[in-house]
Amino acid sequence: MILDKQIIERHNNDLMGQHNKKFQLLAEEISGLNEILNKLQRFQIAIPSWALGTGGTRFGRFSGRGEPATLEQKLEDVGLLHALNGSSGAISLHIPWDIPRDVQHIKQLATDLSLSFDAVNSNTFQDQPQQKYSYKYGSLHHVDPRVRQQAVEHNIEVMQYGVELGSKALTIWLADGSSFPGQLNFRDSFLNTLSSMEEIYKHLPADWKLFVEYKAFEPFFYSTTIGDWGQSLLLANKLGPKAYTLVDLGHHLPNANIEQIVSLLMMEGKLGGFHFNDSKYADDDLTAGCIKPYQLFLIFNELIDGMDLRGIDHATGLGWMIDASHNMKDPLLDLLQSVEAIKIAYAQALLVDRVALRKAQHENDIITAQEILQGAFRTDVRPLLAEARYREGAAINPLQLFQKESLREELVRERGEHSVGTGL
Ligand code: AOS
Ligand code: ZN
Ligand code: ZN
Ligand code: ZN
Repeated sequence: MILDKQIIERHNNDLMGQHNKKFQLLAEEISGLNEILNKLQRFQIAIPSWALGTGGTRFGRFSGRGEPATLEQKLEDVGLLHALNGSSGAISLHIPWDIPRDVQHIKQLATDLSLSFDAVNSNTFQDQPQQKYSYKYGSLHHVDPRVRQQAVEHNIEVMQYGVELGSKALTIWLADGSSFPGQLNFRDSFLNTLSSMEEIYKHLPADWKLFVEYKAFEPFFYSTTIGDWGQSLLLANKLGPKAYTLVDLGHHLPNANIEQIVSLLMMEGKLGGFHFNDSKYADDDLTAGCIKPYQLFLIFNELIDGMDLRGIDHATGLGWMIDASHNMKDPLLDLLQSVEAIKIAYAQALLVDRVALRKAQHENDIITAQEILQGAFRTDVRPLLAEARYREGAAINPLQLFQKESLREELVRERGEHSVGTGL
């Protein structure tokens, strides 16, 4: 389904009066308004192909309706999100779930929908039907060099697909780990992972980045071979300048200070990108900002501080991706909420008076420092986001439009009630 531009125009006309009132009120209080709007308009967050369908838990899966069953339909879903919010202009693919059979056709469709291809993701956490060796005991860290080689070759193949599509990064997330003490030798596992990654790194195109994602636990429960940012940073440093750490917000142990991690990775020039989501307990993969919006704001506060210091462009300097799983909500509505939450945190962080904050820090003025941060966080920036969307030709209120126009029903009519997506 391609959304008719007129539907968006009609929606915007209906909401314009109300929107303008709210926007003007806020605009008066904000200095550098146009610059902020400009930044908001340019800021794009990639949608993962695997988040467009209903996921499930290990206890079951309750299918959604009208889910995308093919790569084309996944692109159309992201195209729809992008038409609505003007901020989802990229898709992150997963091989082998999204192998493009006809590359030219897929590229053309993406161009028609104004989408680009973000990082490609490899998969050595599942066995595929034709595969010779099993990943039951891991992939890049495996004790058997033949398994490692098979996993290396898979990553090389993923990069080849990415090159054809115009991606510029490979994200490696490994399930490799152990569930019982004594099962693995930590040093051997790390060194095997390093040598496998060195092999992959050799094949990385000159203008590509390699993102090394870490995760504290799950699917294994005693150790994960790339379990935290230290292990990821060690690998990235040993691999070379094109390797970076990727931070998935759900991959930390409870109460980890993620904003501090982000700040130091940025200082080292080794922060590659993000998988946004939110969680209460572990890798819950919930809607960004639904549980800890202040944390999301504090992360953006550090990001902007670090990026501005290093002269990194906010929109293009890092890989901005969502990684989410939907079991309860309509995936498209949920993704609209996630993008909105991420951009709210970004906009609020743009409001922080950095000169005043520095001054307060130097004077040990904790009260003022807290007032500055919370003042920005407690500003309702939603009219700014709506204005940025309007200027992009997108919808003032994407969520409302989606529901009012019954867009899911349209998709169900097109695809059928029980189409099967590959949600994680
Ligand atoms: C797994 O927990 C990681 O978050 C991965 O980034 C991601 O969910 C996976 O690669 C999707 O298949
Ligand atoms: Zn992730
Ligand atoms: Zn995850
Ligand atoms: Zn996940």
